[in-house]
Amino acid sequence: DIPDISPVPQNVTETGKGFSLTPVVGVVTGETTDQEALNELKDVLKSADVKRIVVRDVKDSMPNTPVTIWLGSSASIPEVNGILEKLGAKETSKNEGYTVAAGHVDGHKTIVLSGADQSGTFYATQTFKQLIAEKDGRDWVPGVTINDWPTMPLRGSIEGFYGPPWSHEDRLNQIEFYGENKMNTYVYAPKDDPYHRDKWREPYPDEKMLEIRELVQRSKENHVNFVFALSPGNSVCFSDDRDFDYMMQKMQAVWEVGVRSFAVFLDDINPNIRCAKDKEMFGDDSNPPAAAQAYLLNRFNQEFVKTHEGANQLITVPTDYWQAGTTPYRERFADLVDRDIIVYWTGIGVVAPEITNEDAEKIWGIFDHDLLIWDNYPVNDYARNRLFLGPLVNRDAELTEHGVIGLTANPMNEAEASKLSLFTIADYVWNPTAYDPKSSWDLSIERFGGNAADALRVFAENNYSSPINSTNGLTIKPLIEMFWKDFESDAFEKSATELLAEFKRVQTAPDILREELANQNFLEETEPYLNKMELYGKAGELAVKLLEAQKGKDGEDVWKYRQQFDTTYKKAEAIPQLFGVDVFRPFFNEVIKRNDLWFQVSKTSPMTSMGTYSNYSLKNLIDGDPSTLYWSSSAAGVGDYVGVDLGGVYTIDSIELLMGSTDGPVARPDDYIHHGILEVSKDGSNWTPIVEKENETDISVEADLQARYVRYRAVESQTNWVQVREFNVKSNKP
Ligand code: LTM
Repeated sequence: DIPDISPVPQNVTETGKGFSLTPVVGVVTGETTDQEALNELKDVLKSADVKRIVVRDVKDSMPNTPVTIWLGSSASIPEVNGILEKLGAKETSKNEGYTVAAGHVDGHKTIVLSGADQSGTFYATQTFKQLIAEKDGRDWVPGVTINDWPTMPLRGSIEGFYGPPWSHEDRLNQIEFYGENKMNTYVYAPKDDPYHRDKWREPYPDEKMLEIRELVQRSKENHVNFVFALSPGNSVCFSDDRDFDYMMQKMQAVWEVGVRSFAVFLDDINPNIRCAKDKEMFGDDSNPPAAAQAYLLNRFNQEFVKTHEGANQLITVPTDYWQAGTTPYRERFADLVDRDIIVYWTGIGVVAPEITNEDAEKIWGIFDHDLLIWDNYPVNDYARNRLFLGPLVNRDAELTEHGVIGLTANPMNEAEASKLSLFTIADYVWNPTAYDPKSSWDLSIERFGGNAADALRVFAENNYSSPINSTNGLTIKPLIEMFWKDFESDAFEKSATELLAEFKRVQTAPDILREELANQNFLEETEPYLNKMELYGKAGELAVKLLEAQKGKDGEDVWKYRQQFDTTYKKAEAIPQLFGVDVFRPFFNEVIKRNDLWFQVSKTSPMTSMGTYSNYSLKNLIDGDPSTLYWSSSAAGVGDYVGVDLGGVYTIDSIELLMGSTDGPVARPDDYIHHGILEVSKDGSNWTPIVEKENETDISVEADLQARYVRYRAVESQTNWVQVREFNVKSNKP
């Protein structure tokens, strides 16, 4: 009965049935116990209804409490070793690893949250938070031993997209989310922050600097490494001292607000060297751009990173970051750039559909530096009318055995919506071997959605596909397929009912989300998509009802639903954002096609009061071909008519009646209604005259009226039979 833990831990053993938390809980800390872990633990206990938390340093007296939590490793709390032994557990020495053990020690309810380092203890607390579950109305901790550590040393996100950067609030929320999900890296590199790229030389205004300071602080509280990146490549003179000073000043300013990790990015630039000094220094190199870039990177590495104690390894992204094989630039870059600089790689392709061990091995061999993956998923800056809400897929589990030291995902401009896939990415980078995209995504939906998880699932499973995953419409697509398969059979009603229910869920989910999801930012980011979803749900419902009526040959209903469907679908399509790609539109198009056909084939019918001569069939009246004739089998008497039944009431724009024939084998120029009235009707009983004509074979009338029936009726008897080449009624009928 151990609750789901995310990211999935490396080892979990159930050791007993556990115990309930008590209103008073003791916490023992040591000298090096992580302060953030303690703060987090207090929050966890408070939200588990613990009324009093007694915190004691191990050097002071022990808390005399019914539950005791040991927070920290044996390095500062020596008792932890013995307690873990009694619980049948052991500490881990792996970086950021931790042990969580809960059970009875000498009859006493005991919990150990011990990290191999401070991040480890913080993560132990994050795992403990997920272990508490309600049982019989009380907060319960299962008997468990968890031994856990990350597979990838660097895990997180890179705000590296084009378009609207995240807001300050978005970033603060993200950093907390990374802490909760054991991601330790956030790279600040928004392409459209002018001070990051275009105006990289200029200092940040004071208010922006204050924001960066706060982000660094929030990152520390969440054991996240805040990496500050500059992208000078489009305008820098690589060997110029003044430009170098600008860069030093910019980096020094953020160092002073607490930044300890730095990156210099060279992606998406014109790599050609431009200034005279660069030309002089690198012009004769086998690859001038690589040589110039390496010069700047190494200089910054030596003169800034190496002279600032506590600074982490420099990170860069080369200009050739996505190619499949080697390039002269890559070769030279690999040779010249300092060994300890980390090199970003996106996988093969800018948005890599898959990243395999073989790919990594090959690219590692080419760059010959630690590789960090810049995963362009779920970024949507190149498809601003789409959301990518599916899980990370198609990344091999053993990349760390092939030169990869971590993965940071480039997310969507929509920060909150990005969390759905980032949750799965956190799961993958922590423990790729255990990663299961589907179950990870299920948990992501559950956690993010809370009470509205079911509605969120409907939304997300129709925004599931992306360039790395073609699946979409997880529930509705199979229902649509079944619906078409059963369309001509007796099973149709059942399939229609199921599909109708799903369209109803699509239609109502947006309102449930608006009311139940406690995340205003998500609702704002996704508003147009939610609006479209609602309309698609409604259009889908009408479409199914329309086809049901069509099967039941209920022309009035078919037409009613068709009009409502057209209006709703049109409204939906006026929203430029896409929803349910490759699912909804193909369905609607098929419905329209089938319904149009139905109207054409079975519903527009020619009519006459007279008989038909030989094979001069009545249908030649409406076949669109004036060379084919209808021919009556007798002379027209008063009241005889020819006409058209549109099958429903439509707006009629024009009427054209062509009678008699002047050429062909049966040319009879006088076989037409010599004196008649053109009239229309909605019901076939009450007729409204349009025009009365005498001795006219070709009658053409513009109109703007509502009718189902149109006919031309003889008002005098005549000896001639009647030929009609065409009776063409133009209306808004599809
Ligand atoms: O991927 C890299 C290294 N650079 C850019 C990103 O900034 C951008 O967000 C993605 C997706 O459009 N593509 C890039 O090439």
